[in-house]
Amino acid sequence: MNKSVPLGADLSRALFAADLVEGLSAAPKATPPKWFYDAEGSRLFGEITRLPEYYPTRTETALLRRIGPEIARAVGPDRSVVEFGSGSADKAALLLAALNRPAGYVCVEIDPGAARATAAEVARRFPGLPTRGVAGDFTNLKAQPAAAHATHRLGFFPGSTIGNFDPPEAATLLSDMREHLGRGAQLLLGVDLVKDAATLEAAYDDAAGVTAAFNLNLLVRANRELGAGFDLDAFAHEARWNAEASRIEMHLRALQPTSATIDGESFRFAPGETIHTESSYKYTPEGVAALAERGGWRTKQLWTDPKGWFALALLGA
Ligand code: AVJ
Repeated sequence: MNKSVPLGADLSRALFAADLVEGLSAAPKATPPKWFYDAEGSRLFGEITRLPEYYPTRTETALLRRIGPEIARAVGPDRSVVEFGSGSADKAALLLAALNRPAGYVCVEIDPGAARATAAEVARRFPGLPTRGVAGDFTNLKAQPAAAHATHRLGFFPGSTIGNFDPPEAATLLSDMREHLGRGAQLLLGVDLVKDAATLEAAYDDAAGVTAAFNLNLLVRANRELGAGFDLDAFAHEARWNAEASRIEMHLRALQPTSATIDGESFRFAPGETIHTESSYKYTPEGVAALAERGGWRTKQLWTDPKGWFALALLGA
């Protein structure tokens, strides 16, 4: 059993255009990171997760593998898993394999191809498990149908995707997830932790240039889907650690005066000006618990890897 619910292509294009127009009209210019993930962006992100410098994926995966039995014990049997923003099926498969009699699997993912592929891959690895891929925006859960009647769901929000949101938005998102998941829900949340600046910056500015390509792909996509006319040679990838805000920032820096046009609106870039394309907030374990509490959750357990680089937190009511 494996169904997918598509988000209309026209609707998606219009939302992309509107977000870029809004973001490029602001000062400083900033665009939402969710638009990185077209098919090519998802592919590049997959490549990022295998880079030597990008520690989060392998650290979280190893942690999940190690604490699987503890998670299963804390979570209980017969839980239906709802994953938010699944890039690949690997972590879901580890979680589902650890759980006691998992009842089902749903992923909510903005890239329709990835939603379909992840649900199909999970269905293949767990024959008989009801699975569903929903092509949708998990930052707009009120527009998503809540799966009928199921209770005691386990939300799964790995990868430190929560780090893409400013802390007040992150708290709201966690609270929306709590509502979406319903009565008796729990949430397994993966969060990247604060560490030395050199390690953090290398993870977002790898030697092979994959993260640079990922960042620039936003402009490639805008050119293809919106005819924006960005000069790709006029922008350079940049990643910096903002210690005060506890976040890695990715920017696209204009190297020369340049312009682009979206839906008839023209945007000028002065030399040196940047588009802030992503924030990736890093937390302390105490910060994770405080964030969870602002989202209306209680931290039942929090695990980290031996180096203290990444945390998985099990949240409950
Ligand atoms: C998928 C949002 C967790 O912030 O580390 C990777 C995205 N950006 N390299 C992250 C990303 C640049 C990633 N998240």
